[in-house]
Amino acid sequence: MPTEQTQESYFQDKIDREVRIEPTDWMPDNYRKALIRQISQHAHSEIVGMLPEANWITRAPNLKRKAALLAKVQDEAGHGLYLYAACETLGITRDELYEQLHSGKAKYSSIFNYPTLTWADIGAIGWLVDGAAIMNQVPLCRASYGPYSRAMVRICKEESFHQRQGFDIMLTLCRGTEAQRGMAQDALNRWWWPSLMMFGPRDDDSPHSAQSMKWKIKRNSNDELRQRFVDITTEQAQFLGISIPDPELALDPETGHYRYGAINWEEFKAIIAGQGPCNRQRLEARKTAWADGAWVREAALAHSQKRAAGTSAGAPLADPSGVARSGPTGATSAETNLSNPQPAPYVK
Ligand code: FAQ
Repeated sequence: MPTEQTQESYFQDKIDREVRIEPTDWMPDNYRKALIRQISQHAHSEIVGMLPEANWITRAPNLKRKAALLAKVQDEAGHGLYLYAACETLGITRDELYEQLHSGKAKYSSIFNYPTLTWADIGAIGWLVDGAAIMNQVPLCRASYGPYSRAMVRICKEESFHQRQGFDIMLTLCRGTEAQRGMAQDALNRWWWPSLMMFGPRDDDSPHSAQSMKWKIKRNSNDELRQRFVDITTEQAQFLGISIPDPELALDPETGHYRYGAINWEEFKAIIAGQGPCNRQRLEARKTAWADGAWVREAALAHSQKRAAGTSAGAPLADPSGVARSGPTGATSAETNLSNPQPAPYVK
């Protein structure tokens, strides 16, 4: 019987040789815990991240923008689902994960606690927030845990489209009227510093980085990725013709990197402690969605129990009470019945 120490050194050796760890492989308990923490935080970020943008779907300026925004927000729901599924392979249930989000035990990204005040914010989120997300997530495609790294490959492909749609919105605004350029500049002013905070605390203040890098969950440090983001985004802002709100931002000719000013870490700490402008609103929205979805979970469970009992083969999914029931959108079954030739009434 191998000792715990032998198992650990065999495990680390696999990691060092770039062999992926799979759900049924032996792993140290702390590796499992570190993954549950990071993957669940990531999953929660995706689904909470749907809220600030979904707020603008009904107000998108034209059909093309609306279709792209709808697709983007749906992609984020999908990313949440891949990540929850990857997390469940570590021996935690979906219900437990949601419970941790709803109780405030689990974090989600600081960035989603800021409000989206104008249409330009949708451009800034795609350009900056998805841009930062890609910078952080491309290395995660090589994370040592198989289910996480495979989920990240697909997520990154979709994130690139998100970043481009955001940049395209910014470009349109920057080439538009003075008022539109003003909106783009205002959005950049408000989203720049929070985007830099997305990468997490400075390396010398990041308790998890060293172990996470040894286990190859993380491949790059927080500061390293933040610097790459500043270097790339600064030149994109120059192309757009808008200014990054940092008087200290300057190219260092010796290193070839842009130096940037001090990040307000007090603001970051307050946000992750639940004191940001929208923390309460975001959590309330998730809790309400969970409560409103109870009837769907009950119906799915009842249906699967019926199927398991072998009584439902071919049976229609009818409400046994015969009473039209209101779904989460408030639409009755008559409004959502696909065989009904009448279009559903437009509800604002
Ligand atoms: N917000 O020791 P470290 C997206 C916490 S997805 C809140 O450096 P680590 C897609 C950290 O959890 C965005 N908390 O931690 C999208 C820890 O607290 P704990 C999310 C943060 O794990 C786009 C403590 O601080 N992406 O945007 C943040 O080594 C547009 C100490 O930190 C991911 O989750 C923060 N920004 O490094 C959706 C990527 N930063 O757990 C919609 C995966 C740090 O001890 C629209 N995650 N903390 O209580 C990671 O890469 C890492 O977990 C880091 C943090 C880099 C986020």
